[in-house]
Amino acid sequence: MTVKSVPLPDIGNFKDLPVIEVLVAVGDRVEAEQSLITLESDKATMEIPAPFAGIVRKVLVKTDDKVNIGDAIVELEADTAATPEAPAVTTAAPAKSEPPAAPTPPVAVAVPVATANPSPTAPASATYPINAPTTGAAFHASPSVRALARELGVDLSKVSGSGVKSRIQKSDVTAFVKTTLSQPPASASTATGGSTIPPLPHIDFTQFGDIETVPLSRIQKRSGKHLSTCWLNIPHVTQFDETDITDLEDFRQSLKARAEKAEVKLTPLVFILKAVARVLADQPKFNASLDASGENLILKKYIHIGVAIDTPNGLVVPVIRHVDQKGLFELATELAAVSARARAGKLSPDDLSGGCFSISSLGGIGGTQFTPIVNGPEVAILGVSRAKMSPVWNGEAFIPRLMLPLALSYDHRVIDGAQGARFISALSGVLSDLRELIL
Ligand code: CAO
Repeated sequence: MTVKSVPLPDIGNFKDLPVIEVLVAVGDRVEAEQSLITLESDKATMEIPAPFAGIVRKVLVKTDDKVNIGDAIVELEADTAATPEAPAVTTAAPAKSEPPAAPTPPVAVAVPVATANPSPTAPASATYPINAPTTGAAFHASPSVRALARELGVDLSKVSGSGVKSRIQKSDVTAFVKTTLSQPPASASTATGGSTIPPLPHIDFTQFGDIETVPLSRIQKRSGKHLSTCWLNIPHVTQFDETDITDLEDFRQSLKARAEKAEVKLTPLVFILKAVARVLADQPKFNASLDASGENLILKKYIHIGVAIDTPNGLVVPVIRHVDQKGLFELATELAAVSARARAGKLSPDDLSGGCFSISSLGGIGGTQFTPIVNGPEVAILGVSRAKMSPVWNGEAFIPRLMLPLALSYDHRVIDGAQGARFISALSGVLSDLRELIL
């Protein structure tokens, strides 16, 4: 049997990540890909999987240890039945004489967007459970606490954590259950205070016919919580426009052969990314976030744009960095790579953080318009629908032009209606005449 030391694989640009849970003990038999430990960054909980099946011979970390890439986590005696490539050595070799096991990418619990910003306007008392500061992607709880919460039907976004960095402990969950049970029914508080968001009614749908209950994916649960937080905290306005991309489309078609040669797919979204970066540079209020007090605007001097990607497990918004500094082919390559990683469930926490503005494009699918939800703490998001050939009046006649529907949702606390209209008009101007990009 071969004993191999399992190092922490490359999980992105992180240092001293705390171990929040050790999921195995000496003597445990683990399967390949079974989680060994759980780490937690500001943005995500990551379970580090076993690179191969085997028996745990040593556990080299404990809860609250800080680990870095390459640190040995456990020593595993390879299960030769499950890992035929493992050498058939019968005696356990000292771990240090063995080469480290090949790192397996971590299972990052994808956080679709940057950490939710506590609402500066939320009331001090936690009467709006969804607005409480521990909501969204931000609450910290280990998988065992999450499992307990699931078992008891507790929504962890409503539980205050008493652990380090407000981490939710098992005792917090049980205390929450006790407190909830000792309170009068929700209907009484809504009747008197009126400040709690009324829950949707519970309906037994079986009374109407057959049903099937399908659990939401982890990503759906996380993004759902974040979207609710944004929806409830941000006063949204959506500004619509239609822009003439006939010339852009001609240009795009003219680049097709070059794009194919370079093995990139030059979709309209790539041009939109570039045009948005240009307008963000000119209108920095859109490349900003409110600070936690809600009294200051943080203007970002970099242009990182999130792109909503539809994956089998739900919506994720990885970020493309320094869009203003990249060419069309480079952006197309990056968009394709990040989409592939997203759909394979292989995004790293780095991929999912640092966005300044988001784009949600449904143009490849269809629809005439939609109203995207601002990806807080960003202050605006662009929705793109399908371009369609339309008759446009040129002063003398209707001429066929390819028109692209755009929808800009923005945080009205930060952006006035006139600024919203200016942004979308400027964007429209760049997309209808790409020469604007070089001015
Ligand atoms: N109008 C007309 N055609 C369009 C278009 C538009 N606005 N946008 C894309 N297309 C075309 C593309 O050119 C491509 O056509 P060809 O295959 O003939 O070249 C086709 O539609 C498919 O494009 P795509 O979707 O593969 O590529 P993309 O660059 O436009 O988008 C991505 C990439 C990852 C954003 C997209 O695949 C995706 O996941 N979209 C869904 C995002 C989403 O779910 N948003 C909702 C979030 S809730 O707010």
